[in-house]
Amino acid sequence: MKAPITVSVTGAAGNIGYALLFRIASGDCFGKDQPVRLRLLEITPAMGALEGVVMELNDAAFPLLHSIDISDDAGVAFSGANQVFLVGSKPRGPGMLRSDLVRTNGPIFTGQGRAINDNAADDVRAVVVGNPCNTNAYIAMKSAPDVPAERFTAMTRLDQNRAISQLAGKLGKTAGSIGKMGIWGNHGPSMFADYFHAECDGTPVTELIGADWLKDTFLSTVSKRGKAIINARGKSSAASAASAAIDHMATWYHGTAAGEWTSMAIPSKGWYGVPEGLIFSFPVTVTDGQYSVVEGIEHSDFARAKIQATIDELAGEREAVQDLLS
Ligand code: NAX
Repeated sequence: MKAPITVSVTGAAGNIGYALLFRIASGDCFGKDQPVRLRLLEITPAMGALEGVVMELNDAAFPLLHSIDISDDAGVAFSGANQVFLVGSKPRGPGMLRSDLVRTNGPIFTGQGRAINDNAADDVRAVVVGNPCNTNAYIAMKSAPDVPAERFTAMTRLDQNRAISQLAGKLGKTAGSIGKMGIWGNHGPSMFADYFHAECDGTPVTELIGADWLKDTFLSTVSKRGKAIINARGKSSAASAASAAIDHMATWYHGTAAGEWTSMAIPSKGWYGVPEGLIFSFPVTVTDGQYSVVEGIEHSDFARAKIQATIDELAGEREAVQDLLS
């Protein structure tokens, strides 16, 4: 049996946390031969609820689960962390604009970035799920100067999974038939699901599905999926978001299969004209824990305009939080 790794999860008593923790503890993320120590962070008023979650985790009797520590102190929760899920943040309230959300949640990520910087293990890797996740990841990255910037990522895997599911449904296939479904940019209204390069069992989906459906129905369904779930369930997506977070970290940990792409929001190094430092979703491949942006993708004018729009949205968010970083 391998030595345990330490996995820190914030917002652990929340909806996504509730779906996420059991899958980490069961070995779905880091492997059925990889023991884990969980270190869970919550705000003080939620510590009682978190104790209940811990009781349930213990009652599931997961063989891979070595220990569970809970805290409302980020320094304690990130101590020795190898893998970090930053889920905790305040949800967008009624009438709240996206710009308000950036300002409300930004300060959480300055503090948590610093705490990761000072307490996590040398090989720490983090995914931000809490919205606005790209800009929150940017804030955490900037607040952790001793951690290599590329260790901070944000989750667009749910958008990718939603896109795959729509294409598979349209073609009467299962999700496993769909490949190279890249998400570009922000996990937000401007996100671009690049169907031009997606494939079904190796055939471009553009050869199998009409252009109008892809341009209109597909893009709009994927971008409005979160809202549709809130309307139907009365609550935001939780189990699918947790599943996507598992997918994101599992792919980073285990790698992509030959010929497979995945989407991760990562600090840009200027790829495809995206300004350096923006946490921007690209199609990537992963080998030995290192991701590489897929090179040589040609974009149509339509796709380029979409990518520019999401660059602009992210650049605006970055501008709005500059004062939090001084
Ligand atoms: P919940 O409100 O159910 O849970 C959030 C939890 O975070 C709460 O228990 C709260 O006490 C805790 N929290 C708040 N501030 C904290 C802090 N400073 N430190 C530690 N914990 C803190 O929300 P949930 O449905 O779990 O969603 C969590 C976040 O995921 C939200 O920001 C949400 O917008 C975001 N999402 C991101 C998605 C993505 O694809 N990137 C999709 C799903 C989801 O909307």
